[in-house]
Amino acid sequence: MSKRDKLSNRRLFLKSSLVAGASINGVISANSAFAKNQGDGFLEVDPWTKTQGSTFVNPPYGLPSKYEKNVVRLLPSPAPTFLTGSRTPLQSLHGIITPNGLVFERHHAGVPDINPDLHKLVIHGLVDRPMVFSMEDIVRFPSESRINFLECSGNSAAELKKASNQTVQQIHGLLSCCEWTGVRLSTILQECGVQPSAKWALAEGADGAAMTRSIPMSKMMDDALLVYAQNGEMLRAEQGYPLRLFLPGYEGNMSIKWLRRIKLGTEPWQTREETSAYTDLRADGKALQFTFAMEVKSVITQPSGMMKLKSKGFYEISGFAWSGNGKIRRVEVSTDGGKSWSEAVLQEPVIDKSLVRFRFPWMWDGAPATLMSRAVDSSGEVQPTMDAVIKAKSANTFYHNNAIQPWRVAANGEVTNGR
Ligand SMILES: Nc1nc2c(c(=O)[nH]1)N[C@H]1C(S)=C(S)[C@@H](COP(=O)(O)O)O[C@H]1N2
Ligand SMILES: [Mo]
Repeated sequence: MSKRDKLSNRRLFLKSSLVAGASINGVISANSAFAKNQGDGFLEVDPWTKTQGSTFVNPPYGLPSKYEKNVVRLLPSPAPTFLTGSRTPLQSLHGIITPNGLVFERHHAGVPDINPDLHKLVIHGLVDRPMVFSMEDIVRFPSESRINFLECSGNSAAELKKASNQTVQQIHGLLSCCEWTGVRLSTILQECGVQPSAKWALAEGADGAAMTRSIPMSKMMDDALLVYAQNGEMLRAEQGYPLRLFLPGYEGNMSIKWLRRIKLGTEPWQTREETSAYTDLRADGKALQFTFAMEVKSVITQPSGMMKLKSKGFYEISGFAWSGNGKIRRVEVSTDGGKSWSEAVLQEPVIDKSLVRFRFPWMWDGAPATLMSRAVDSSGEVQPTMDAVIKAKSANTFYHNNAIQPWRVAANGEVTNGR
């Protein structure tokens, strides 16, 4: 966004607060005015200031404050006999990075316990020199770090069938954004000598599911990363320790975790995870295969489903926008159910194929309102409405829902799914 846009957004903001007849400060701090409280011992020294703090609140590996114990990943309810995943608490995140302990997980046969000293990556097929790499070998290659989102193609999918009254975590929590560190796959493939006839690569996991997908060589030679670290530390076991493939912008299931093998060939292998699953069944009974990039999408996380606004006045509407096809160009917010739209401010840096934080100042007048966000990416794609998505898909389609999420704010402040 240009400087001018930002200025005009700010001007708009000041104007709207004037319309509401109060400064932002006045609206928020009706109950916290300092002057009123001065005689009430407001500046007295609290007990925790009078004693030495505890030396070992946390174990050597630090944990969040005990007062934040409700900010956790969400497990399926009722609890399954076998855990297949968890969801990120999007409503409690700040900025764009998902802390490692809150990154959603999806595993088809549980999380394997892999000793990195024993782990091997095999590269074979259409290469001049088939090779076996140990983790020690892999970390010796030139490395790089990148901030990218990861979204499961089944994220928000249940909404296609039926609107559910749930939190943003329940509906859209198969989404995360980390700084990923590893070696460019192209670097390692060049070591092996890629044969010109190689057009597709097969990536296989070492977990019980042996999750396996075919990936075009163009992606593998472009920005595919062999990842061993996440947000500054080695991968978490559930994210693929000690090694995963990471394909920026592509549907999550292609970023094979616990990566053990890459084979180069001339055609896709037609594995289970690209035939029976992760295809989009159309109305004519044919299935659309190989939908790789996750389309432009956004969601308001604050305020969002099942929250309650305590009083009218100032709120910062905030959320995430992302696109597997490039950068986020613009996010617009509507507070009247899509009748009118205004541009939100994007937090810099706006990174390619990363979550982007958007913010929009809002004076709630206490009347029912419907909040929506709509993202536009660098390819010019505009996030569609749910009606448009449902119309474009058949009743049987399950994956790849990037529709606009409306949140309805009732006069009593309760926020619910606005569909
Ligand atoms: N080996 C292996 N890789 C896998 C999976 C799996 O079950 N096994 N699940 C996939 C799916 S469906 C998704 S959405 C992402 C989830 O990555 P995360 O658990 O790090 O969030 O991993 C993908 N890679
Ligand atoms: Mo997934």
